[in-house]
Amino acid sequence: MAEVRNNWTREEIAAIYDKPLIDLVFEAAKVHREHFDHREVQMSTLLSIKTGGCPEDCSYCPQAARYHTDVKGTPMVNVNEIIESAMIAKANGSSRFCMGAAWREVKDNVQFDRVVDVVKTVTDMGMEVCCTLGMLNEKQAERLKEAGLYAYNHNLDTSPEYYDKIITTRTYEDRLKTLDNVRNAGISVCCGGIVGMGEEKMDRIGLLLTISNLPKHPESVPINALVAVEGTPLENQDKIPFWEFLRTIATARIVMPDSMVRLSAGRQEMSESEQFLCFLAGANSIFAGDKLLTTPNPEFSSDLAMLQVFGMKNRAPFKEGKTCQSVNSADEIPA
Ligand code: SAM
Ligand code: DTB
Ligand code: SF4
Repeated sequence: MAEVRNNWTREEIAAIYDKPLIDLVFEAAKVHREHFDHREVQMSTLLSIKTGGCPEDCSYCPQAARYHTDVKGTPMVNVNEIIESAMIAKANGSSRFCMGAAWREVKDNVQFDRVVDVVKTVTDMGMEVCCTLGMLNEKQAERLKEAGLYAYNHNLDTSPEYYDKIITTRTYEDRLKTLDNVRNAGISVCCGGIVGMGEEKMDRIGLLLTISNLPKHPESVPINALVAVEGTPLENQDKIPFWEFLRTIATARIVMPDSMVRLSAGRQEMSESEQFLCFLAGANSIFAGDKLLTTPNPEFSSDLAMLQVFGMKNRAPFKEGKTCQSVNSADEIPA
């Protein structure tokens, strides 16, 4: 079985990324089958609980107040609506519910108190709860952990070298510090990045190098394809060839064999055949539901139908690690 390593070199990762694609995907598929039940996909549903008006300058993001996009700043969604969305997500087969807020950082205010309460309620519904709220300090991470928070998403987005071409209002170090706080609080870490922001191949490799050499690999690694949104500085960014995206997924699978690799933003623009290749290359998690945070995503029903065609099924919540028992095709997918 592939060893879990935290001492990868750039050359080693580049050599994996550059393999003939047919061999790269085959190797990733082998690693995937050794470490996971390759027929299982974890489905996570996102809800933007505080949309837009964000003070940061992330060039890809439609929620940054300084860009003129169609996303309007709105107040925080009320608690009952959040709970209702979580119930719908669960009924549709999602095991994880992830709440996103367009904040630079968490502040110790009444809005955070509300998030903490909702985390408790949704956890009690039997779902894995995830949040992505921007930067967190140690105390805030501990508070979320006490409330039952299962995972926290905080992405590094790109390589350290390319980072300041994309964001200037917070540093790579700031992001690493938040990841540390999350890890130290005993919360499962979800950390990945975005492919297709005009970066070089070496930046995709550099992102995977940084993530795979964290003291512990994130339990979940979202790989997003840029959704180029009108009004953002990246609105005219050319779409990256799918094959580079596939290489990124396959390389992530090989260098972080025990992590869930999440086929994240960008699925709406991918064919089912392309998504199939991503699953073959080791992706084992998706965002499900017709909206990501502000942009469209495939409907639950079409994803469930797609998984059924592929002979795959959704993963139960709170299931850890290797799960290679024989599975009865799609038997957990609701009709
Ligand atoms: N404000 C918080 C933060 O930045 O940490 C949480 C929400 S933020 C929208 C979460 C992540 O979504 C970003 O780090 C980025 O990786 C991803 N993301 C945002 N806009 C995207 C886009 N247009 N295309 C692909 N991924 C995107
Ligand atoms: C992640 O890596 N991707 C998700 C989630 N974590 C929070 C967000 C994608 C957002 C895509 C653009 C939007 O819908 O606003
Ligand atoms: Fe704000 Fe997060 Fe968007 Fe950056 S990615 S502008 S921090 S909402």
